[in-house]
Amino acid sequence: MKKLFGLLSMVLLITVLAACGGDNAESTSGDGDESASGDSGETKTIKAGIGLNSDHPQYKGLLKFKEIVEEETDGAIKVETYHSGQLGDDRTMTEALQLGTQEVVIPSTAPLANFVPEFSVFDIPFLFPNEQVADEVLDGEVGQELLGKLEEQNLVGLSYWENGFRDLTNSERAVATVDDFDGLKIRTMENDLHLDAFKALGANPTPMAFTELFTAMQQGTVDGQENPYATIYLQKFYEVQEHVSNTHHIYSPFVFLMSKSFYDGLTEEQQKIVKDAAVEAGEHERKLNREANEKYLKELQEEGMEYTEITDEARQEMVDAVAPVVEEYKSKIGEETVDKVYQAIEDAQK
Ligand code: KDG
Repeated sequence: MKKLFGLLSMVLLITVLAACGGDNAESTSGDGDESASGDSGETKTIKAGIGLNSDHPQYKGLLKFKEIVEEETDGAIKVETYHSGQLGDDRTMTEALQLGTQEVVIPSTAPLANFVPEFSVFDIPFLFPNEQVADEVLDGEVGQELLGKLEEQNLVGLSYWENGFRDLTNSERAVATVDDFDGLKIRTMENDLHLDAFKALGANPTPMAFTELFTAMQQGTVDGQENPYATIYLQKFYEVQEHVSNTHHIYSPFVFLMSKSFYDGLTEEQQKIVKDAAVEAGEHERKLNREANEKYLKELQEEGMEYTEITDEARQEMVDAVAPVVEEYKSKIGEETVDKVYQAIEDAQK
């Protein structure tokens, strides 16, 4: 009996060691001499998920990424694309990347700040004056430095995409001034700075995953939300929201994330292909998204939403109302990061 037990233990040990060896072999980086298809001939699969639906430019960008990667690697890397939170919300998908059960997600910076707090710098209200400045800062030194911080979280940041300037919608009243925010139940992304900024404006904010938002508005759990026009239109929020105002209070970047264990298992050539593809597909996405944001305010009105223009004076009152929150968060985000971003914004406007 003892002998049999010993034999069984040995067999088990050998099986476990063989399995571990297999994993290690897969996650070893190539030396750059291999072809893009890798020398093992094995096909690797990227499961890529996003929260927005298949009509959104974010999904079109993801399809572009798929096209480039599959073509450039001669099919050695396959990309499976999932939209509408089919794989989960931004936070749970990011956790899946850390666990190695999903390979790509493209979340907003707001929920990502729960993993790397410095990302909240991009959630400072009224930070970027326009998209061109945002591009320069994000694609420049400080933006890339922040992507580097993701490695500590077992994540690789490959590029920035965008959701864009966020505007307020609600089903209660037209919002033209700070006073109009009074008591409005607004869904925010899961980010403390967003939450506190909306409190400072007088609203009653609730953090919630995007996947739960439509139903929450439909059932009246929240009165409103904030997202760019393209997202509001393409997600059909006009079916459950009556008012829209061009608050433009935050510019939301997306971060193209890859699981670090997956990335480390690619050959150097494959790493370059996925990195370049994430950048190229991101440029495509930003272009489509800007066209969509230009186009959809009119369509929202055609669908029956009442549009309220925010005057410069009213927007300045909003800036003033959130100023103490911004001050408070500078140390939470990290003074150095905040200063670098402000400096980069100034430089981009010279
Ligand atoms: O795919 C991105 C979405 O999951 C989300 O980030 C969109 O801005 C967004 C929000 O309001 O949650």
